[in-house]
Amino acid sequence: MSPRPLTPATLTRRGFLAASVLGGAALVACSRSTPAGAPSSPSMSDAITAAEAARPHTGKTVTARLMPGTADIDLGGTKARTLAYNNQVPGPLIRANVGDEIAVTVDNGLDHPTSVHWHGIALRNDMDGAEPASRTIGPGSSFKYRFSSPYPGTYWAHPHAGMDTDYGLYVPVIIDDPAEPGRYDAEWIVMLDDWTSGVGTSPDEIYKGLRSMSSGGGSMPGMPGMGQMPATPGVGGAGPSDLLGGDGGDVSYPYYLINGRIPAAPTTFNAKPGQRIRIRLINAAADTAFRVALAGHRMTVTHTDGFPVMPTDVDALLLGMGERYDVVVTAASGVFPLVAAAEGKNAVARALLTTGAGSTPDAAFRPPELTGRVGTVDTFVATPQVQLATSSEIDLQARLSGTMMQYDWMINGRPFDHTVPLTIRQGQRATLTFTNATMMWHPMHLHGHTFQVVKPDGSPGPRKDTLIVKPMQTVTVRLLADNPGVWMLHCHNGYHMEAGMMTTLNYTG
Ligand SMILES: [Cu+2]
Repeated sequence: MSPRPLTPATLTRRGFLAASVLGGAALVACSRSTPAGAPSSPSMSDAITAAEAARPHTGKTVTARLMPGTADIDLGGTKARTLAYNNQVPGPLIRANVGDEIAVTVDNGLDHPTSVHWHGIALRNDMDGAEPASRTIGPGSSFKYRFSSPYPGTYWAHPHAGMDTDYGLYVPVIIDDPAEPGRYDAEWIVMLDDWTSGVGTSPDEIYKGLRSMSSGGGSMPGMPGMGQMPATPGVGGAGPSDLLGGDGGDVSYPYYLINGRIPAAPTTFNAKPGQRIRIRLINAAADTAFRVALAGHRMTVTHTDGFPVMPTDVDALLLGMGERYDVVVTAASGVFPLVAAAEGKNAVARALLTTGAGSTPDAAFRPPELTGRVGTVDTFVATPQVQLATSSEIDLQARLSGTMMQYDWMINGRPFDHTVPLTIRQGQRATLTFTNATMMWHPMHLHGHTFQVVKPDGSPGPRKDTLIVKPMQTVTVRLLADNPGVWMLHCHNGYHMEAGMMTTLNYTG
């Protein structure tokens, strides 16, 4: 191990890992056993190579370098020692065209293994940045990810190891289609986050607190937040959300950020009145769904998780962790807060759109649009060009279980270290049904594919790779098995995932 100076975050993490070994807690460790059908076989490797050859290629290469490490970040007058890419939160934008080779060198300056997962991109499986398909990068080591994206869209990247994303390791990734006409004049990339690292209880300590709630500490059986006095600050304390059908989350955070800034010191996006602005919203939080609205404006939603939908006007939008929405607004004249209300948590993140003179409302201001027409997954329909066939050859099931008290989140009755993978064959059309048997909502994310949501009446919904599944809700999605490999299927609540709410979808030939 290098003599790198220890930070509070790394100390905490080390202490936590050591304590968990001593305590024998059933954690999802970094070195995971390889589920059956991992892409170690020559035939799987050939299939991955063939799938890459079939993707569009421009012959151009876009290079970037990501340096995850300890960083002192200014959140807007509040400083946080945390983990970040290239000393900034969010990390630097990575942007390429469809078919470009994207070559990203990652120099791991952390004191533990890391990876970079390219969330939402239908890339080659061995570059996905998640075990077991692609190995983690050891401390002090480098790795170059090389891949291309067959589809344009708004994506992002983050580690697929431990709680690192919650420490501030995330970057936006935009894939452009040169053939797409730019029906907008300006573009604003907006990354939402819940923040505690360096200013409150560390993510690893919060996770430890959540896991230990079941083992005493004066807590009692019942609903989270009711009659429970968790010892760890930040754990519990989230109230109900109508949109989410239950508690908003498991954790109350000291701050909620837009593009790395607290509400009292927001970033400002400057534009001209009348300009059409494409806003790319990305929820990088660990445990927070946001309801987003731009004061004084309606938003026309154009894309869900990178894929086009029939343009639909809303006043506000709900984004779970890992979800992205693209909207277009026509800028009015003045100063307008873009507000992301943390569902069930009585707090906001915000940024400002400035197109002219005007006063800035105070940091807690909630625009009336937040309680207007709120777009959710049920509101949108994919454009005909990107709809998937309605026929199906195989039905896959993902039953979500677990309780807040036990903090034992699972898929199909098993935590990840005992999971039985779902299996599919190359070329198959499938349905995947999520059955949520818990009292919490879960943003379910599938790697390497963008499925199509089936609405309750059977009609087509939007294309998505991350889907909010509400308490006791059943939702079916369709997918086409066109990207061979071993793909993670998991809850994008960072704490639920760490507790084991993850399985894999394995191609078997
Ligand atoms: Cu979950």
